Amino acid sequence: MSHDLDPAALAATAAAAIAELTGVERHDIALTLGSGWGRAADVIGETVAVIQADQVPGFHASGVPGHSGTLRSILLPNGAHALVIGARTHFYEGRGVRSVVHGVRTAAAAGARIMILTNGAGGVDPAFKAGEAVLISDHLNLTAASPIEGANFVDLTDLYASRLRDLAREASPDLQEGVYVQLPGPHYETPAEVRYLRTIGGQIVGMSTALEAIAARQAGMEILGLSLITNPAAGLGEDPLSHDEVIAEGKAAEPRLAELLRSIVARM
Ligand code: 8IG
Repeated sequence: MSHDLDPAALAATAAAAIAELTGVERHDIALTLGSGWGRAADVIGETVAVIQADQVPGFHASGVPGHSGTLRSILLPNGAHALVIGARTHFYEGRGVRSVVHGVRTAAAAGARIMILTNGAGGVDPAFKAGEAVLISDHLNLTAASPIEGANFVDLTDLYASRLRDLAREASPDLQEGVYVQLPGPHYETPAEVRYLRTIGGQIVGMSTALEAIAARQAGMEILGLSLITNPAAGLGEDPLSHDEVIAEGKAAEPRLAELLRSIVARM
């Protein structure tokens, strides 16, 4: 069984399966499209192949409504190949951190040097309104977990590459940026926890991305992180939080986010 392989070997096996199933030997950049970001796959280039995630070793069909469960190979206008990972495994699914970062490691094994991580998230900083895209400048990993195994002391300075953030601001000059907090979930925060997150410097809160960014850095990739604010974090808005609200905000923002990602990727 491929799942008995170590993480690097499993990622290499998955990358070989992707090359075989897509007919694309090497991918140059990879994107994980979270809530609200899925439409980008339709506009950044020409789709060459779509494969079901569960055909690729180590991937699982998505358990979360609003997440696609496919891998897609896209030919960009500049001739580069993009791999869209529509099958994110979240920490709260309980499959372990190896599963959470398998997509990122597979993208690296497939050749990708740039990892674009997107998500839907709550706004902790009241300056960030629902429906806005925010660049991730840095993160607080509050999962109490790491994707790194053994005594590998990986540097996380400039984790969300300033080079790529500059590129993103060229595409969209008024993009704001903020510090992303990853919590384990799947429950949302209490209002007291949101006040705590603000106190320690968090501006955006979600349940993905930080662990993936760490694994991407370990793999030597450059990382760009983008959040769609789908809701004010608990206690900051009028209403209780709901996944339906998240999906609805994501749907409304999709065309705008797709165009944003298209114009960012076109500069890479
Ligand atoms: I979308 O407010 C989305 N994901 N933890 N808190 C956390 N995750 C989220 C939130 C939120 N909104």
